[in-house]
Amino acid sequence: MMKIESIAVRTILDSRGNETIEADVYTGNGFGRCAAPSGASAGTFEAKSIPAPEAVLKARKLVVSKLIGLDATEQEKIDTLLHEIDGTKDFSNIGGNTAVAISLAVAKAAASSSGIPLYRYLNPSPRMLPFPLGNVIGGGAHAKGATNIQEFLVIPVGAKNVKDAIFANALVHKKVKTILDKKGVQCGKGDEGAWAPPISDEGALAIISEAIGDISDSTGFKIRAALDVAATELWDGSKYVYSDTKRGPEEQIEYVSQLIERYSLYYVEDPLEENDFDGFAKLTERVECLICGDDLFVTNPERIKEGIKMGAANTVLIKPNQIGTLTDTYEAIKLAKDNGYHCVMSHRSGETPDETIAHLAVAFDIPIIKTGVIGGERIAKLNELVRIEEDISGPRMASITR
Ligand code: 2PG
Ligand code: MG
Repeated sequence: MMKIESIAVRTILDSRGNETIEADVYTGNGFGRCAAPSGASAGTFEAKSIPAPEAVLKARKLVVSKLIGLDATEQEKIDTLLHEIDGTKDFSNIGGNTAVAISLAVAKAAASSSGIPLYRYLNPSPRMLPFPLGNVIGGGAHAKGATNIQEFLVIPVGAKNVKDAIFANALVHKKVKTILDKKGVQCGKGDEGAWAPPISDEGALAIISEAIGDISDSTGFKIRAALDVAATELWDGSKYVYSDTKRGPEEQIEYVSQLIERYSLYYVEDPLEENDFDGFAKLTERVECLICGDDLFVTNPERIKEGIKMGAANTVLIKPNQIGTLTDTYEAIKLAKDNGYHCVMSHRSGETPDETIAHLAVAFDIPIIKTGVIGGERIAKLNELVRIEEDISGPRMASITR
């Protein structure tokens, strides 16, 4: 038994300069710390975050005393208790942010009590290391006035190890800036460290294509382009509203299909709004590409089941804070995998240097991790993967065929 002896909660700074809740869990000989991330383009059906100061008060008043004395290795029991204390379906009472920080800190305390890293505590023999999927150009809710599509990402599918992969993405990020400079386009960066130029979506794709061509040549392995359309943010109830045009649902499917073909896209996330299971199914049927549901699934087993029934998407984005606990996150992953869906572990646009998702990706044998390319809160995860790769004997990159 690894008894939880004390829990401390506080608010700390996140990467957007906002407050977020951080939890520390102590056992007799172990310690776990986790901070909740937050979304800017959050899905309607996510677990609800409450303001951080309120989250801290609720954690102290309602949660902490109930967890003291429990065994930190009994993750399921603790996560069930978090739901019971909350008493709602979506953590709107204690906050999904409170739940996720405490739930993951408990797992980290249990791992630390055993003297092993989190990934190994959750899975003694992981089978793969994830490919990093990172955005190099972005707009939408993460950088107003830049592109309509939220994220233009790259994934070095030919890389043989994590280190080469993360540096390839960084080189593409640098190359994109060189191309923008040459074109005389000035810009800053969005919430996740991607360049945020005031250019068209197709202009961004052309730049990405040029950059990955160049860096693929110099690294000697293949890098592919990808998108997070974050289409719910464009949807006005009947049309997808772009700065230069509007597209109905069928036109949107047509448009995204053409982009996939023209730019040989490897992965497209949220090509349609969060309620359009039917449209997701049509697009998935039509293209050879990973079609991923983020706002569509919100890491929620009920919504993933609905998607499976309808053939909507073939990939599920996994964000622990969308569902609130480690147990629920694992349930979502298992459900997706058991039904032939791929999973992608993901950061949020508001982050801290918390590295937990790197461990979860490895522990749950997830082939892709979406966590940005540069910036302290992004490299915290990427550099942790480098350390995990070193720690695992005989590392092997994941491979997915689609
Ligand atoms: C997304 C995420 C992360 P946010 O849409 O996938 O890139 O953004 O955290 O703002 O929802
Ligand atoms: Mg998304």
